[in-house]
Amino acid sequence: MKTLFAKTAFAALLLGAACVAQAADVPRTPSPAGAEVYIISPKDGATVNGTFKVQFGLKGMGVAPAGVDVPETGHHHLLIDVKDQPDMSAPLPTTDNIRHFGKGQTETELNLTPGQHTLQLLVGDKNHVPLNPVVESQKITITVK
Ligand SMILES: [Cu+2]
Repeated sequence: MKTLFAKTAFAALLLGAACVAQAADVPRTPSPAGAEVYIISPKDGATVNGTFKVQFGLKGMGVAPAGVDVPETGHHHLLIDVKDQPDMSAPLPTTDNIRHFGKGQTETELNLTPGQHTLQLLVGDKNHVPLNPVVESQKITITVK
């Protein structure tokens, strides 16, 4: 009985280690040469109403929903007021500040508090992992009325 317990515990330990290794080794999708993401609107420095539309632009690659394996595609992530870059070697978390557009959307409507905010787009692959090299837009600053 004691031996069985020890074996089970050992197996559980191995399984745990395997999961950790997998999380750290998510393969990154190479980005197509010349791929570029940018915010069509609003423009950098713009003043907008509390509710406003953000339009996403992408050149040199296509948009596909998350989970769909099509070469040279990805989906948009909008980083709102994100100061430190997220971990680029892991799936992006979903938070109020990191929004996923996993259905392949190319625009969204935001509602932000009055004041200054930053917006940045970051393309992720089918597993929400940023491409390599990273395809991200310029970070723009806007003022909400
Ligand atoms: Cu995503």
